[in-house]
Amino acid sequence: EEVEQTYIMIKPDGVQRGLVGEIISRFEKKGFKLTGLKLFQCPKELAEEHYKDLQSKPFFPKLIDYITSGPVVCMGWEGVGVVASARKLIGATNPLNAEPGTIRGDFAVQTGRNVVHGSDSPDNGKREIGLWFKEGELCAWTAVQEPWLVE
Ligand code: YYY
Ligand code: MG
Repeated sequence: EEVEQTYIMIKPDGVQRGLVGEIISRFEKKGFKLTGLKLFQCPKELAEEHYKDLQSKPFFPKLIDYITSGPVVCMGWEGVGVVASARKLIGATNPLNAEPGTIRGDFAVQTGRNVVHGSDSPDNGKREIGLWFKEGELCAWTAVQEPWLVE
């Protein structure tokens, strides 16, 4: 298992609904390490760059409106296998298909209001962290619990 980086973002509905602490807790308790964290009002250009692979989809304009509709919480998380594991913690894109126990399964009902984003590959994890954070906003640090999480 490789140490990876992923970009996790609490979308405007998650912030407005008071789910920030709950969502951060799930990644913390799992055993991942926070490397970056900020509340941020996303400009339209950044939202479009982040979701550029979906540019041709009919829902793209609504997706950009949604992501820019209020502050988001931007996070970098690091850990062994964190990219795929975070996607499991988040659950299926359509919250009605997301298993109970996942963030979307527990807290959302519609794809267009699915509360949280997680990178879909290690390469996209690095790309998205680079997109949303400036140098100096990320911290490389050692967590005291590391030897109790990884052999
Ligand atoms: O990675 P994930 O967020 O689970 O789904 P993507 O297929 O990457 O789509 C990104 C984002 O776009 C999704 O979280 C909601 C929105 N979206 C939508 O509004 N309607 C769709 N049919 C598909 C995706
Ligand atoms: Mg995606």
